[in-house]
Amino acid sequence: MNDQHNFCMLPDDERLPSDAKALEQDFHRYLIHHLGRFLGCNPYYQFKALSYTLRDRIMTDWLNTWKQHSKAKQRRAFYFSMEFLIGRSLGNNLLNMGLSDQTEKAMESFSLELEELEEQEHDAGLGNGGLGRLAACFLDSCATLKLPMLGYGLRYEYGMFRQEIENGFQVEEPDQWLRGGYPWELERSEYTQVVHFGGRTEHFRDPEGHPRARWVDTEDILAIPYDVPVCGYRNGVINTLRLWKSTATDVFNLAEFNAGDYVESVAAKNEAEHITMVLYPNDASENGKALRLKQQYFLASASLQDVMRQWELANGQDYSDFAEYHVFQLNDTHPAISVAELMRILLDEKKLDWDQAWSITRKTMAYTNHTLLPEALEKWPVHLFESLLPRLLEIIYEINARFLKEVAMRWPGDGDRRRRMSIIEESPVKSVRMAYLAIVGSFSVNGVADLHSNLLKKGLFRDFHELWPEKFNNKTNGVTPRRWLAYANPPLKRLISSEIGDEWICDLDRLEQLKPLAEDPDFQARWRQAKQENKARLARLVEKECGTVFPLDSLFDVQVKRIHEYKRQLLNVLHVIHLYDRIRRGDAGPDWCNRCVLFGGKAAPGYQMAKKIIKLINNVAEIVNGDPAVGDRLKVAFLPNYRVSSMEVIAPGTDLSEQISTAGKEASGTGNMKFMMNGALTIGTYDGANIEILNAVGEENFFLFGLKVEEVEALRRH
Ligand code: N85
Repeated sequence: MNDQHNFCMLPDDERLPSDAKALEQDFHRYLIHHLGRFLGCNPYYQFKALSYTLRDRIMTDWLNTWKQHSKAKQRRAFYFSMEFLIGRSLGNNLLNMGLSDQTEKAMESFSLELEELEEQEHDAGLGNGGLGRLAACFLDSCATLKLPMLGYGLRYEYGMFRQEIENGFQVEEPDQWLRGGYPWELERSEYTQVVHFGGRTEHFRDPEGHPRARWVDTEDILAIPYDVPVCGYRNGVINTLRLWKSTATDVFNLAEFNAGDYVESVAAKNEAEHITMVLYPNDASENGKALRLKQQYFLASASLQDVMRQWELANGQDYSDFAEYHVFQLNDTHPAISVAELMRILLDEKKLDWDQAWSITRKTMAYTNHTLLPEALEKWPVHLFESLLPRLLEIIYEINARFLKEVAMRWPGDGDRRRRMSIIEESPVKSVRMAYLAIVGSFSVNGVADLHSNLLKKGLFRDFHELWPEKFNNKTNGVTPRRWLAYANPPLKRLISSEIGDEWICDLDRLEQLKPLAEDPDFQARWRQAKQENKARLARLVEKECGTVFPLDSLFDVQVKRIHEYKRQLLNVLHVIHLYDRIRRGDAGPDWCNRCVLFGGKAAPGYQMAKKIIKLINNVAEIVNGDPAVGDRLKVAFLPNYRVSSMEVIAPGTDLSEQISTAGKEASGTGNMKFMMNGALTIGTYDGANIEILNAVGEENFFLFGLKVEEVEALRRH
């Protein structure tokens, strides 16, 4: 008996009514009868009651989508990612479910403002930056495109830290996003998995005489799945994001309990729960901590076991055509241990032989690289593997031995190349190169913008490209126009739809139809009106959070992203100092354009230089804003705790988007796309997806500056 085979699709009349009256009644019922709160309670509970009301209306489609995916004989994608930077869900789910208007009406009957309720929601900040937000955008787009895709990630108790600014310095505070409960998640403890750590391996021959291995004396930890619905845009599809939480196998280890070690046995539970306790806040730099490797393996193992459990419901132990129905997309090298874990499960548990297991692995794994920065390339010391994942290390060694034979066949006698390409780096510390493991074990390796993918082929992965050119490809990043335009920018959405209808929401190329209106004075006036509304909203946010008043008739010049030297916030603040200097020395003549410069972004807690850049920006802001000689000509602000929900206000209100990384360093960028689709102009370098944006809009619509990659390289060699 199982849920996938014994229930039929739910009929349409199983759907709950979604008119304003029904929403009103359910909201009231949830608030009073479920949450036990009065109408005039803390608005967080109003948000929660409304979220439950909506979630109820997601359920039937969710169950049906699950049912359809599990019975259809089609290839499914599993997006393995340590990060899903979801942000808020209420407003986005309402938009995608087509329930925004009725809900607004229902809330009005209680004199509640929908927007205020939406602002109660805590961002689900389960990611650092671009890589995590990309994963969340892909979830939305796959559901909208009706693609059968399941996201697998970790349910961190503490997401990305909350950034406070004290005396100009960044201070990190824990992000208690689950306090008060997360109304979108659904615990599915019936699908709990067991993940092993430590122990040792034993080698033996099975009854047929085949050499086999088993992993014994392990420390076992439970992985409990929490499902979050991912709504497609008005298409009845609800995909799933499955997040794992770690916990102890037994609340009490009875033996210890009986021996009187009550506290120690409860502490074991604590230890197990550490694995998914906190998101590592490093954007683009690895840190080499054992707990991080545990997180990576925990994600890989729980997710693969879960996929195989589902497969076996329909196919039993027959893995012969498993590869035709599965793709595991590895979001950077963080889940790359999946290559070895899939081999372990197929060899040790499903009893396949090496060639069968390897063939399945190589046909199902695909790897996306997100950065060329050497400090972000993950290498795990072999000694860590030996103690935490001994069986996985054996498998990696075997993969490597077979791979190096292949290299030797192709380039006989080229020992240097074998050393260069080995999955194991011998010195200074013997380590596993996770990117190489991912490449060797995958059928596809992609970069995230045209330039970046070419640099991978020519530089970082050159040897591998020579060996397997067919594996390498490009998938230029994208962002969901649902959240980043239709939801974030209501005035512009209304304007666009009034001219070309609303099909652009799922087919962005249709914005081309606006081209003839570019010179239309009436359209221009309405466009400017929409921009002014959005600027007013952004200015309110800046004033509330920073105390700085941004005059609405000035240019809003914005750089928001993680703080990193390669992104060159420093260059931007030097420009601000230059502008201030011009004002001070009387060089701000009649053609001066009043400008408000906004910065936002988090520094990795251990990245001293990035933290100093934040301090510098705040000090410059204090001087500039406090100088009466400046007046409205220049304002500077650093917005604390930049996150997904801030960007929803920032992108629509921006005139000038700063995309000024050193050429060759920003793999793609995705903020650049969000600003562009909200009608900002870009000042930027020849880097990442800027180049593709530049080609699409034409040089006359892009403020381009700086060196190209080759020029940077030539300069570096000097
Ligand atoms: N890369 C990115 O966000 N990387 C990380 O978050 C990340 C790397 C890493 C290494 C961005 C070790 C531990 C944690 C880590 C690129 O910089 C953007 O250019 N976290 C790109 O647009 C974005 O990925 C999406 O592809």
